[in-house]
Amino acid sequence: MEDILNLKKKGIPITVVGLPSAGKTTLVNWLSEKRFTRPKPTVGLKFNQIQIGDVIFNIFDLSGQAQYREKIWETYIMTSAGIIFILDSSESALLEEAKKWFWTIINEWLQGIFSDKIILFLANKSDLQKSMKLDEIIEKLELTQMSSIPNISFQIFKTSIRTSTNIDFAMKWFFSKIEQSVEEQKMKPSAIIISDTSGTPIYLHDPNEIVDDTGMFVGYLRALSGFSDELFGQEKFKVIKIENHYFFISEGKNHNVTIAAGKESALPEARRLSFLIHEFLLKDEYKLKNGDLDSFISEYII
Ligand SMILES: Nc1nc2c(ncn2[C@@H]2O[C@H](COP(=O)(O)OP(=O)(O)OP(=O)(O)O)[C@@H](O)[C@H]2O)c(=O)[nH]1
Ligand SMILES: [Mg+2]
Repeated sequence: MEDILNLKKKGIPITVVGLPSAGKTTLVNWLSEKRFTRPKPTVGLKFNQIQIGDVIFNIFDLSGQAQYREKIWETYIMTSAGIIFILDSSESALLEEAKKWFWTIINEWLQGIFSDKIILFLANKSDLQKSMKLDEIIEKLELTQMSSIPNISFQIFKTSIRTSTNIDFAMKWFFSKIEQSVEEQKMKPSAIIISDTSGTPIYLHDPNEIVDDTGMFVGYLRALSGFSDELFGQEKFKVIKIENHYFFISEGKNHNVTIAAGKESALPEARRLSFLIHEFLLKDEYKLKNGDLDSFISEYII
């Protein structure tokens, strides 16, 4: 159970994308084997796990072929903490296509995501004569705009995996930035409220006493007639702000779980914790009554 709750041990999700033959699989092989390889084109995706210090990274190396760009990239990108976009800097004819996909990721798929994303852009194959200058790539792909996009940390490096130029440097920036962001986004909820589906609280864990007016709070919960599914696909999840706190409310089969937190950016973590509590309650209904839920929460959540 502890492992499920510890992202660093379970693995931080990373996605590697880019057009075919940019060097995605070569990079992932280099990370795990520390040598230059000549892989075959990837079909679908390849999963790799690497450990750096005591942190595990789950790396999804996606195929660059059009059918996969259209079908699977978005899902992996949205759920990753970090994204590596690789460009073959010697292929000027593919620049426009690469630009299109890069900006689809930023402007469409990552639009409205609360949690921080770390994006590493590698202008790879710098060892080849035809390799374009970094300035030219930045200008043609309009990458200077990246500095004004909220919730994204972005860096671009010119690299060669073949001659191992700049790779260590770029990866060090990427992995340490991700680790730092995962640390920062770790969230301790300020309160947990479980109510029945009509909105009446049946369990309140509120060490910070933020729900000072329970009557008002019950009113809020009751007023939430029906849950919207606008935020997370099919999941029924709602966010309300009362004074300085965000209340993340999710609807389960027999219960609603409300997690209070000080930051709006805590949403992904609140969602994960709510999911765990729903799972816990589903398995054994009686646990709510005899104090097991208390020990579950104090041991694993607060
Ligand atoms: N010269 C040179 N070749 C490289 C470099 N990085 C990768 N390659 C070569 O480029 C070719 C394609 O690399 P892959 O890693 O298979 O490309 P990919 O991005 O995974 O491609 P798909 O899986 O088809 O999407 C391989 O032959 C690599 O050895 C580099 O820095 N310099
Ligand atoms: Mg590949």
